[in-house]
Amino acid sequence: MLRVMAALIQELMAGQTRALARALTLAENGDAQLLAELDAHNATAPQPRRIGVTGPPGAGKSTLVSALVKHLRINGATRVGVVAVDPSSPFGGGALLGDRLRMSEHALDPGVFVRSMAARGHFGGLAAGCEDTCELLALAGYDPVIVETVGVGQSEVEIAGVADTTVVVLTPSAGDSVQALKAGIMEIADVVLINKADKPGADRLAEDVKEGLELRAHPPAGQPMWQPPILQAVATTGQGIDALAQALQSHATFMADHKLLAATRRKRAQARLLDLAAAALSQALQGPGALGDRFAQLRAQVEQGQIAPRAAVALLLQTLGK
Ligand SMILES: Nc1nc2c(ncn2[C@@H]2O[C@H](COP(=O)(O)OP(=O)(O)OP(=O)(O)O)[C@@H](O)[C@H]2O)c(=O)[nH]1
Ligand SMILES: [Mg+2]
Repeated sequence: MLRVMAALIQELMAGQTRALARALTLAENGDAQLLAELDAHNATAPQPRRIGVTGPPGAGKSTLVSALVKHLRINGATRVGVVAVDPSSPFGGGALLGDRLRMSEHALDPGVFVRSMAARGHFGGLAAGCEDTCELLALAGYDPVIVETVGVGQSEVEIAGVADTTVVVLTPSAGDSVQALKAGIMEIADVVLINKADKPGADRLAEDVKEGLELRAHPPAGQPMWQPPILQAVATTGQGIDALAQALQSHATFMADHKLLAATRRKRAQARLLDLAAAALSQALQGPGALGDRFAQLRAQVEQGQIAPRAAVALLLQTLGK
C-alpha cells in the first residue's frame, strides 16, 4: 500500500493533476500512509510562498484572489495554487459554488489549481487539514499557494497561521472595521486591503484601520517591525492589484532580509504539533490500549459520582507521567 502512495506522490510531483486531486482527497480523509509519504517528501522539499487572504463574508476575497492569480500568471508564475477554506461550511472538495464560479476564469488554465475545503473531518482541525493541502500543492510545484478564508473569528485567525503573508480584506460597508478590530484580525494583518473602493467610505475606513494598526503590539526591542500597508482596490475591475502584488513582494523581501521566514515557519510547526498531539491524545483516550482503558475506568468512576472530573484528570495525568 505504501508503494501505491509513493507512486501517487511521484505522479503528482510530475505534474499529474488527477494524482494531485486524488492525494488531496486521501489527505482530507486522514489516510495515514499518504500522510506519512507526504511528510517524508516534505522534509526536503522547498517550501513555496504562502499568501493568506482573509476577511468578512462577501468582502470580495475570491474576486480579489482571482485577479491576483491572473496578475501572477501574467508576470511569470508558472503554477499558482488556491485553497478556499470555509470554516462554516460542512461541504468540501469543491462544493463551494461561489468560489468555483468566481475562479472559473482560470478553469481552462492548467497553471492554476483551485481546491475548496470545509469544516468537516480533518484530524487535528481545519488548520491542520489546510496545512496538508498546502503541502501537497507545494509538492506538485504550485508557487505561490494562496489560501482564502471566510469569516471573522477564531478559525480565521488559526487558518491565517498557515500563511507567510496575510492579507486582511475589508470593505467600506458598515461595521467591517469595528468587527475586524474586535476580532483581533488586525494582529494578523501584514497587508490591509480595502476592497470595493468604488463605494463610498473607503478613505474613512482607511483612517480607522490606520488607528487600529497603531494599537498593535510591538515586537520585542531590537526586532524589526513591519508596517502593514493599507491599500485600496476594486477587485472586479482589477484596480489596485498591481499595488497588492508589490506589497506582497515587499513583505516577502522584508521577511527574507530579516530572516523572519524560518522563524514564522517554525512557529507554524509548533502550532501544528499542538493541534495534532491534542487530536491524537483525544483519539487515544477513546480508543483501545492502556490510555483508553485507564480513561474508561475513570469515566465510569465519574459517571457513578465516585470522583470529580477534575480529580479524574489529575489521575489521568499521573498515568501519562509514568
Ligand atoms: N462594487 C464592488 N463589488 C465587488 C468588488 N469586489 C467584489 N465585488 C462583488 O462582491 C460580491 C462578493 O464577492 P466574492 O469575491 O464572492 O466575495 P468573498 O469575500 O469571496 O465571499 P465569501 O467567500 O462568500 O465570503 C460579488 O458580487 C462581487 O462581484 C469591488 O471591488 N467592488
Ligand atoms: Mg470567497
